[in-house]
Amino acid sequence: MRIELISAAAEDSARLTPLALATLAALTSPDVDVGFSDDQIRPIDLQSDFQKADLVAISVMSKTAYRAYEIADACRKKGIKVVLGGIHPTILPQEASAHADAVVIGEAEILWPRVLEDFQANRLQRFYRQDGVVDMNHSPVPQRGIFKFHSRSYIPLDVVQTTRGCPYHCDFCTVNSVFGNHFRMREIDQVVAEVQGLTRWGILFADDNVIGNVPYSRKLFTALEPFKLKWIGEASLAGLDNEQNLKILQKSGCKALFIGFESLNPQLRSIGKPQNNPERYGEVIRKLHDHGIIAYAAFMFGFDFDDPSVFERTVEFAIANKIILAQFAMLTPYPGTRLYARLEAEGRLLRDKWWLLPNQEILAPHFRPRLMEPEQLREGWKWAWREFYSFSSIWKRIDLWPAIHPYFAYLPFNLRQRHFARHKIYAENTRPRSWRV
Ligand code: B12
Repeated sequence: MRIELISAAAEDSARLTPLALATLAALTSPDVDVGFSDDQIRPIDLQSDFQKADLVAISVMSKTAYRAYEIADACRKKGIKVVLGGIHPTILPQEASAHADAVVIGEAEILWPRVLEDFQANRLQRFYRQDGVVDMNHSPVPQRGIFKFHSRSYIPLDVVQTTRGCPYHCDFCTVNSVFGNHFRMREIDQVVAEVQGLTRWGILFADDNVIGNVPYSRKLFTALEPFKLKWIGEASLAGLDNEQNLKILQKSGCKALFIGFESLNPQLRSIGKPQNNPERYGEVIRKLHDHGIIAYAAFMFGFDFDDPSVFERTVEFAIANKIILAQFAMLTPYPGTRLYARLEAEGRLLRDKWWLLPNQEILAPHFRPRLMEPEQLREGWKWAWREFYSFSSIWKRIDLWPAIHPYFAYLPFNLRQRHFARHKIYAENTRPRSWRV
């Protein structure tokens, strides 16, 4: 039996190995022939690929739903059975079911072995739904061998997950409705054992918040210290405004953290993110840099309290605080979020299923902001990228941080982001080269 594991691509994005599929591979019995395709690395040919597969399994996020359904439909036309799973089918199983023979609602650890068993016995069900949540200690070590043929095409980071779930209730985020509202942690010994087997330059921790459960994080990163790792991850500001936490992260090899600053507006409570205190942003950024950790700051535009002055204020702040890297996003109503439900109830969605469109990036924003026109939001968002990665801003943000050699980290990353902004954002080349529409 041959199974093809597929990661669908929506747009050119960071080339990171998809951990979900390595997890599926690890959950598959060794006598099954497992193939792997990443649409972003080698775009899938809808006509000729997967002729030999008996079953294809596709991992779907909302952004990749359109493409995933296109791949699924093409496979089914050829008589290949299709299973869809991941965050998007978990939220919208009925929608996914129109393109699949089976839909997995939830985490693979319990459900994937059942799907395989049923497929082999020729009794595949339409839906597989998990009761409760997976104990993270029952998640196998991902089988990263599936990435070996593409290994040079990926960013040289091994992706590792230590926790799932999140106790915060940010309006726009999918995580706690899908993975639960408390942290589920893996045993530290398990993480240590997994990390010891890794071979790439560094690690990306695919946790929503590497310092979310402070006692756990302190123990984990202290245990990882002897391995002299280099790693990056995501963190919430709540755990970073603390000198001791920063010391532990630094000593364990943390090089950069992607942080949801979201907004400079003090009304963050109204979007469910009271843990952010804009008055402390500057101080936290400085402390991170003092510990040799790059603050990769993520801002969002389009909240109900954002008027057209938000773009300039945010970029001015980012430059004045010498933020090393920043990402700007238009607020996006993801299905299953409170944001989506509210905008729908208020009649403010411009298109209710934007993820079913091939050109969703170009059409964004997908809702009517309260204090500006949709077009102003789009133009302001583009302006922020242009301004923040202009040569003059790059120059103004250069700083001789005590702990980071400025030229190693700063210039290459900023030039790379500038290139990305010019091609993807101003020139609107959002589709992967091969299947641009
Ligand atoms: C790491 C990460 C990334 C990385 C790497 C993605 C990659 N290549 O894997 C990068 C930085 C590239 C990224 C980019 C983006 N991301 Co992201 N990302 C994450 C993060 C933090 C972890 C994902 C992960 O690796 N989890 C570990 C694996 C093991 O879990 P998993 O993928 O969920 O898989 C499990 C189950 O879902 C299921 N499963 C998954 N697939 C399948 C398939 C089958 C067949 C089966 C049976 C089961 C199954 O089983 C797995 C094991 O239990 C999540 C947050 C989260 N907690 O999920 C956000 C998240 C997935 N990202 C999100 C978003 C919005 C984005 C971006 C759009 C952001 C942006 N504006 O650019 C881009 C889009 C990228 C693209 N493809 O076009 C949203 C998605 C929301 C949604 N409804 O789709 C999330 C949930 C964050 C959030 N706060 O809401 N992301």
